[in-house]
Amino acid sequence: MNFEVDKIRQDFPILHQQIYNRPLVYFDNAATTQRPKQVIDALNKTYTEYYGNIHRAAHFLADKATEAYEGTREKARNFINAETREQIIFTKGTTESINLAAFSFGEAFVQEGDEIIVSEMEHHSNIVPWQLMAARKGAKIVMLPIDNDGRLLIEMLEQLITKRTRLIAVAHVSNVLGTINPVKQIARIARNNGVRIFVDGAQAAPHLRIDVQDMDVDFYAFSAHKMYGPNGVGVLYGKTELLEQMPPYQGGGEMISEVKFSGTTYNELPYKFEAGTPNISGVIAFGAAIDYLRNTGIETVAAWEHELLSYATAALNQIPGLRIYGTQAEKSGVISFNVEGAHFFDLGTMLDKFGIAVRTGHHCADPLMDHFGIQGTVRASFAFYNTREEIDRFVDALKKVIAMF
Ligand code: 7TS
Repeated sequence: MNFEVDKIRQDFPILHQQIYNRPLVYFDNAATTQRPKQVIDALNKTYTEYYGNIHRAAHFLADKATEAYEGTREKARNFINAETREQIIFTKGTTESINLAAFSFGEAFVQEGDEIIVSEMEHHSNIVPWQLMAARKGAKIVMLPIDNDGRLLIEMLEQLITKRTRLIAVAHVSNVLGTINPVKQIARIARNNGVRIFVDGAQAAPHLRIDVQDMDVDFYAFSAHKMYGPNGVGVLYGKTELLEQMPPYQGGGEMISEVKFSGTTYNELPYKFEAGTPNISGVIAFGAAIDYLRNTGIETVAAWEHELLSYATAALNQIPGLRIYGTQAEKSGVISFNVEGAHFFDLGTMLDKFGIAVRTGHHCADPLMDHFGIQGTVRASFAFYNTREEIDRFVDALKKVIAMF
């Protein structure tokens, strides 16, 4: 495909450096992406031109900051095609979004003996908050398993759903396998059975077009730092009728309507769930990241990353003793693998000496590691600023490293 990756790379200052005298190859994008200068400039501009505390502003700077902060809410709404801005709650990241949803949904809708279905491929942050809530409410977690290609066994879902099932928690895209889950289909099954669905979109939002109305999901969460934006910012989308029935997650300023020692009333959506001074500059700069992604074109991004994935997969499959985990067809640009006779940690450390940044370990997905009977993997994950030449360098370095074992 015709994609001007060199032009894109000009926007990312951090990519142009040598690590141990070799050009940096950044393949740890599933952990966090790098930022274009447009996002860095937006942060800088906020602090140099219009920083002030937002809402209830009586002065110019606070007014400007509020406008920019709320401007990002509209951009985020548009980005995932939510119906209204009240459905977009700013958090500090996917993890906080899930904790908020699990706590408040649990308080409103989960009783002793109820069940929550969680998939086997989830990141710990889409398991543990549900476990905490289940422990508090006396509810039970039920696992939806995967097969050895890393495909969710959707056909088991109807059997797992009982009249006590309240919610299904599932990733849109797995951070280890790259599997793209058929969220729309899962949401339909959930809805037909009167069950709610929570989707962890941390690995999907940077790479796929997201349409929460089309998928018809009840909740959707994602992090700005995985989509070229600042860290410490995330979003929880929720359907209005649910958010309205859910109690606040944290108490403090902004989330109240009126505070009396005889009792407090809460603010309207989305402020009910945004206690305290938020990450003002981060949210504003997140707006620049959304603009950047939209201007590049999410379909273009997806297509380029898919080319990189195919190119890298073909090259890695040539290496004897190398096994890739996550081989189903619908996949995003994540490759987890192990090499016979070499420990993933040693592979990662040695690749680093070639200037290549990958991640090693369990990737916060212990149940998934247990499924494959492994302790961890090496993971290379791509972004649209990566190139075929970088993959060549990576594969070449990997072969050299393997030869040392
Ligand atoms: N869900 C998924 C699917 C993730 O991949 C991650 C982070 C999270 C939730 C948590 O997001 P956070 O922004 O709140 O931290 N995943 C990874 C990873 O794969 N390597 O480092 C972080």
